Amino acid sequence: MIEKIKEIIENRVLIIDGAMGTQLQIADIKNESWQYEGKDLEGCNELLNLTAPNILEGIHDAYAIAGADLITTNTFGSMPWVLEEYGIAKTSYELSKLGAQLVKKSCEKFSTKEKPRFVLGSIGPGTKLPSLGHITYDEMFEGYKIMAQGLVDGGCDIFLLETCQDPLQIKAALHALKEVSPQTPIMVSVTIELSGTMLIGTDAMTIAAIMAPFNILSLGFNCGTGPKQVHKHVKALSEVCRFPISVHSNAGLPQNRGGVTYYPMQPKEFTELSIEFLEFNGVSFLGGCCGTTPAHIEALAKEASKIKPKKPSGFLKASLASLFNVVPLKQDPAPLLIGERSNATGSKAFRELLKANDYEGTLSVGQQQVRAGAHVIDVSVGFAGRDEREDMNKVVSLYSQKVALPLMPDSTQLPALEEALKQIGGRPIINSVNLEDGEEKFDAVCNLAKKFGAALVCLVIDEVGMAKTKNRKLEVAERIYDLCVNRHGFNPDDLVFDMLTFTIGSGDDEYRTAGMETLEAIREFQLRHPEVGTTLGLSNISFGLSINARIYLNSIYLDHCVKAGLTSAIVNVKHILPLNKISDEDRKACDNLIFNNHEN
Ligand code: HCS
Repeated sequence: MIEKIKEIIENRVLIIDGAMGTQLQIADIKNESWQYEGKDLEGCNELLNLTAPNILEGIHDAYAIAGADLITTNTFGSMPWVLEEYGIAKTSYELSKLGAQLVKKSCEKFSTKEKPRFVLGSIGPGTKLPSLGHITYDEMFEGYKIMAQGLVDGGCDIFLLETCQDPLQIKAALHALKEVSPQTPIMVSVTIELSGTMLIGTDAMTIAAIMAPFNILSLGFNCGTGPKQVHKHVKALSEVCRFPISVHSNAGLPQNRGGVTYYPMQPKEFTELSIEFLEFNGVSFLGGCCGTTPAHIEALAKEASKIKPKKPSGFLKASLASLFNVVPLKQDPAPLLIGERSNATGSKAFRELLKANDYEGTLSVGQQQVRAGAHVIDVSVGFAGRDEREDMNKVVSLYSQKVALPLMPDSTQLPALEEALKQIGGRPIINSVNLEDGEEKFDAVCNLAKKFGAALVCLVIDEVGMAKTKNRKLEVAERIYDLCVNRHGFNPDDLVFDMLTFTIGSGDDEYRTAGMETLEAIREFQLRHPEVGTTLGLSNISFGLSINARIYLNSIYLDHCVKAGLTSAIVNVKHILPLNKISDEDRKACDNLIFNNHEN
């Protein structure tokens, strides 16, 4: 199916139909059509698939006659948690299936060889936002699976996730849809409010960064405002989005007329403004949302048929994202600074807050790092005697809502990592994958990262142990690179290799050359694979020294590493000094340690 759709949009715009909800508001629906098991459920539009199929058929047929290629099912709210508001969660599968069957009937009636019609399964968000904790990822995932199964069994050709308000909702839905029907293409359409972002605060560029790793047919906008207001967001999306773009706006900005919502835009103006989107590369699907009618779609289909869509050409460098911001994995100037203080083993203050179950308090540790200039926040909550999964859930959900930077969930435990990923609406980076426990666990972490669209830190540890010399580091890094790229299909840009460093501050003979081994491994690996990133838990280099000595040594070692090609570092951001703040004498002392220029 996906190939067929892609082939069509090479040549012409595909037309999505118009509104359903506002059409039902003006339809002649009998009182008895709102009755179910003795209850009056007026307002539950999806019930009409069962009780008033003729009304739905009429609307679907009218849109098909008007020229729509993709006819949307009346299933916007047929998820169990939405139907539960009417006490009929159990009908989710049935109403979804009936909804798809009704559209299929219209499609069969009006399809021709030149103009096939497709069943577009509408999947809304409901009114609960998982990023705000109104509903869990798991509840959404389970609910969407039931609904998706109904849609597929009823003959759905393409899923349409529409009116999305929260990227975490999109992820829960994508995972459910892929599990139920991996071959059915998925269109994702988000709603941008007048504020310029989705309800949760995500703008066009950020949603493009979050969606980039996923396998979707298209990304776009619907509802919220009108074609005038969405214009600049379509332009912004077109510049960064690698997918075809869909736009189905409302018939103008909704107005309140005597308590009734009114959509003022007539078909002619709606069409003129919608057609302007075709100037932007990638725009390949046009249609209507609330307030549009078959007359809007007829005018739009006629004009759109005269224009060939432009191919998508958007580009975005490999990036991480919070709900609110995009952060490229490679900063210019390097390095990307990853704050290390939200760490139960590395920070006593953070640990004490966790032990006291003061999750709000742990948030302040994250926010201090934002103020200190971090680009990403590492979150590591594992600590003996505590439930890591539970702590990950609590800390990461708060950070995800309230820290404006991307997150790096950090754990050796798969369930804790997975729990973190289920709380993150943005695009995270996992810390980390390694080969210490063999390839089975390695594969499991990679699968998790792929599923949630996360980037990945690759740590140079294998079954033998931590790689200490340059050659061992390179050997393990090459093996991990090969597995990630060739077995798991990672884009090398999304991989960040942690070359590991050991303390040179202890005076221990074994580690005297540790700084140099790591430095040279970074240099060589970045030369061999310029597209990947590298990172380092910088503080290890100075373990055992006084706090001042640590600050100097860390800052100077970081400078050497960056010159060797290091692209990021996991650091206490407050403790990184600019070189001009370090005297020549201190600098020399640090260099002697790093380069092992000992007098003995
Ligand atoms: N397909 C839905 C979208 C609502 S935002 C409808 O009612 O037209």
